[in-house]
Amino acid sequence: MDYAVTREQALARISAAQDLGALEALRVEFLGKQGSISGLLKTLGAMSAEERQTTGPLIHALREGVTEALATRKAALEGAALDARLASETIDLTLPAPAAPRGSIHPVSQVMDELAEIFADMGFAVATGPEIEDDWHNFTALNIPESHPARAMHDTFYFPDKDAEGRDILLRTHTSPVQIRAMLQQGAPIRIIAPGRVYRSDSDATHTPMFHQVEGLVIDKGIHLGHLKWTLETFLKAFFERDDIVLRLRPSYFPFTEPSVEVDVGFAIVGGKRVLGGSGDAPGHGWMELLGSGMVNRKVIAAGGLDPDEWQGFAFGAGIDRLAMLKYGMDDLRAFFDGDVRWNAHYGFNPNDVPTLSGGVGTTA
Ligand code: 2NL
Repeated sequence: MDYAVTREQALARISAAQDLGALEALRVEFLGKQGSISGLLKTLGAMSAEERQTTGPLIHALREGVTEALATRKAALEGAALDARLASETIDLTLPAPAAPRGSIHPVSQVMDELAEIFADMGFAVATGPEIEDDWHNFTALNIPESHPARAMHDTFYFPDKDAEGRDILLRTHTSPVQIRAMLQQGAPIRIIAPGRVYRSDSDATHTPMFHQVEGLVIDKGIHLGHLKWTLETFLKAFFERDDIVLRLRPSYFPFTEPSVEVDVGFAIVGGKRVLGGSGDAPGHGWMELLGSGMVNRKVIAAGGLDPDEWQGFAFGAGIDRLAMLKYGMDDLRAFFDGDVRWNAHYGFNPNDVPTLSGGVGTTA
């Protein structure tokens, strides 16, 4: 038998194998249990010692040559398969990046974030509560009498049913009930702001049936009007980013505060527009009403489960939509809630413009 010829034939077939399956079939044909070369190895046992000495190395060499050729061809086929895959799976990193996500932060959300940031610096937490309230938390606890006009059907949205305690259910008309709940749940001392949606049956050019309000409440020992004035002055200076904001406190009346104080801010007329800052008494200046506030009525402190001889406090309320319009120069309240994407794109804020005291609470739109 001419092992050299057998070897040449085997190597030729191996190098001609076109895929890994064909190569495996050849391995089985030559080296498998029933393979031709395995068969040759078995013949060694029946040979004489001399014959085995000449033939043995030839058969072993044949097996080694075929084994090596199989491995070489296998590596070549696998390399080619990998090259083909890499060629088909390339990513063109020179393509332009996909369009950045569109959308913007609504001015109301932006102002709410600014309020949270400014008041956090003064130690206030943000409190929230249900928009569907009962008339006790919304009116009674706030010393608003049964006969008060705000309770009338034509001013407040009532639900047709009563709750389990027989109370009228309504859409909250201010965020004060959030603060009543805070007093009842966490006790004193308290420093919170309560921003959120409120509802009144009112709709014209300057009123929408849903709008946004922020209220603030401080309850502690020995709180007086001085604390109220300092807090509102510090807030307004930070919010409008002007040191020349001047406040004017006017006596007023709210059932939930006693005494009650209306807060005006001085403005100047610059280029036909009102610009906050400076005394409203100066020539060409005026006063703009911005906040309602006062010392929390003893009856309201008691309704919050606290002893009014031990705890005092101040509270304030302002319209967020109006604060946003004043700061960012919008003149039509109704456009706030139309959902017109052109308005949102124009007046909305970049989501990366997160208000911070260090970076500025009033980055540009
Ligand atoms: C306004 C007036 C105000 C309050 C809200 C308040 C809340 C509690 C107790 C006492 Cl729990 N007062 N809130 C006080 C004074 C005025 O809002 O003009 N809002 C737009």
